[in-house]
Amino acid sequence: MSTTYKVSGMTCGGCARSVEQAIKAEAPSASVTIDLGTATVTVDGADAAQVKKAVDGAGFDFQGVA
Ligand SMILES: [Cu+2]
Repeated sequence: MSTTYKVSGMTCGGCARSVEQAIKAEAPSASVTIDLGTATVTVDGADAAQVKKAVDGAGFDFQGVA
């Protein structure tokens, strides 16, 4: 089951890649879809705590479930 989270601070494909890699470092089998237009990250295979840790650790701002 996938969950969509609000993440602020992502401005380009490089940011999106950083967030994706950070989430996959926490949960290697996770599937990650990032939409810069809506500032959301949709994740399947990781829990909210893992996503928050990854996003915050990568220097972006995790804002909870979208
Ligand atoms: Cu960027």
